[in-house]
Amino acid sequence: MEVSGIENTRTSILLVGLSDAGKTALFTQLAHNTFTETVTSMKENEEEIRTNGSRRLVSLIDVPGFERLRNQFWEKLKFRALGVVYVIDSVTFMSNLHNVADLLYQYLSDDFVISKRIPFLVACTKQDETRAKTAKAIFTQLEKEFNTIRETRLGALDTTSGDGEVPKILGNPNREFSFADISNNIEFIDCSSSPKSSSTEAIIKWIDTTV
Ligand SMILES: Nc1nc2c(ncn2[C@@H]2O[C@H](COP(=O)(O)OP(=O)(O)OP(=O)(O)O)[C@@H](O)[C@H]2O)c(=O)[nH]1
Ligand SMILES: [Mg+2]
Repeated sequence: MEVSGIENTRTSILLVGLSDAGKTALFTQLAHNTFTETVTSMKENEEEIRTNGSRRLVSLIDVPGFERLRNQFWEKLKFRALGVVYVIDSVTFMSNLHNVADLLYQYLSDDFVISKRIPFLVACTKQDETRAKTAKAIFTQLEKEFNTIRETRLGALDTTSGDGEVPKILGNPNREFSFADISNNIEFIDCSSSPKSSSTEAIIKWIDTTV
């Protein structure tokens, strides 16, 4: 059942992702135009921003990625999301592939995310580093990994006794997983918060089209 007035409270853009992904660095770039050395976030950061084209203020919320805090913050803050920026460390991406994919899969199969068709931006950050994988490569790898996650879940469905939660299957189960087959709009972009070569324009542009 819809919580009354919930639409009035959906005025935020959430920055989410694994710990160390680069969320707080992006947050400080977007909110304050600066780069500061960060430590693992233990609570959320929030700031109102007005992007280039948008006529209204939007609050940007940096959600802690620390494993033991992540879910409780997500459950509390997701109801405020107009859009979600899923931040990925493009340098360590391949070695973290399973965890990166698993968390994104969890968010995209969240009932609230699905029911509100909350748009996602996958921000592949740290592109200033030469070892960074591009957003294009990350997109391809994630589609493959989502296939594997789905197969595991479909396998679990076959053996399930009928009680317990039914695992969510994203996309069209009759063909290879494709981000084009999910009902939420999802885009992938390259970005960086590095003071030498910060590039956050694509995020601003996306926020403009989302709010
Ligand atoms: N080279 C480079 N380093 C970055 C960039 N963004 C973040 N970092 C570094 O990556 C590390 C983690 O960044 P944070 O922004 O604190 O990560 P986080 O996602 O907020 O992590 P949690 O708060 O634990 O969830 C820090 O040492 C940053 O300096 C970037 O664009 N380029
Ligand atoms: Mg942080």
